[in-house]
Amino acid sequence: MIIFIGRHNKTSTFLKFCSKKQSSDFAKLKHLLKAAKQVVVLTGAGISAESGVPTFRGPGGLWRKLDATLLANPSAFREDPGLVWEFYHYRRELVLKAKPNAGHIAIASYEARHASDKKVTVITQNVDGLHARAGTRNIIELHGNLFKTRCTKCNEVLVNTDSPICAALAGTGSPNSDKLTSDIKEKDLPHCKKPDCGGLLRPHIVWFGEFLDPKTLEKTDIAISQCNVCLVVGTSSIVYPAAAFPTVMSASGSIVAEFNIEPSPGTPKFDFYFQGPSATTLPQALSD
Ligand code: BJW
Ligand code: ZN
Repeated sequence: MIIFIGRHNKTSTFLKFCSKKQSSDFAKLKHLLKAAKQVVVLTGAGISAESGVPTFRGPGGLWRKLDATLLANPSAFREDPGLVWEFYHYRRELVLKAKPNAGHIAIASYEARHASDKKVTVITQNVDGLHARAGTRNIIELHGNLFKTRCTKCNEVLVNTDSPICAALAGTGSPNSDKLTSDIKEKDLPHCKKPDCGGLLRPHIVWFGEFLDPKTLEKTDIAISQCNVCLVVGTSSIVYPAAAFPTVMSASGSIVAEFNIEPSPGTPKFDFYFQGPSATTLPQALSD
């Protein structure tokens, strides 16, 4: 059975298949994508796994036996900024060597091919910048970016791709070391270059317990409220607020399709589930 659901305005109606049964049928998803005017792709660490970037909660997710919650938080930075910078230095260097994979490229190519008939918005939890390097233009980075710094004193945000970001971090950050404190002195870490400031720089990343940028959330709200079809790719859907987005979209009538190697907490509710590595399944879903 087919029903019509009105979204945004009376002229932009959208087809939704009424059946609640979950599907893994690429042809059926392609059919729905064809009619969609607004497509959201919500991505997590899994999309970059095949680029060699470890996920947070899978193999390789621990850095020196510490999980992200212990390092990606403001009090860890206050206690030992050198250790937190070593963690980020390691990941910056790893990502600088990584390349976007077929999943990132399929999304970028889909956006470019449909520039005249759809708005595609990539909402990513990732901080690796691989969507932009694949050519995606309309990106919302929810949790910041590894290659941006923010001054802890004047709050200035700057792009910084230096490798290493400062001399003291060169050769540090190995994930295999047992050291859980850093020998690097705070004065040797990256500092603001404004003559009247000189504050300690931190990665421009949203850490646990910190609020997401209100402007970023505003753009996200608009994209999710207008979405017809949402692809949820490679996220465990346990970190909020992003974990709630697919449920919000589904409840307001969007088609939601998940791409993951294993089911996530939201999987049973979604319209589609494509099991497998997203570098394989996304090109299948997004080809014409
Ligand atoms: C593949 C694959 C392949 C593998 N192909 N798939 C409401 C309820 C409860 C708690 C909270 C709540 N609201 C806020 C909170 C607190 C907290 C939170 O959510 N905690 C949870 C752990 C419960 N949230 C926050 O603190 C957020 N702030 C906030 O909401 O402020 C207001 C507030 C504060 C406090 C209380 C209440 C309100 C900020 C969250 C910032 C998240 N930051 C991190 C670290 C960034 C640092 C960094 O990168 O260095 O962001 S956490 C980490 O998790 C990172 C990720 O973006 C994020 C999500 O992880 P993701 O992407 O899902 O990765 P994984 O590893 O979990 O999953 C990978 C998936 O890929 C798996 O499913 C695999 O199966 C799959 N996969 N290979 C396809 N080849
Ligand atoms: Zn400053």
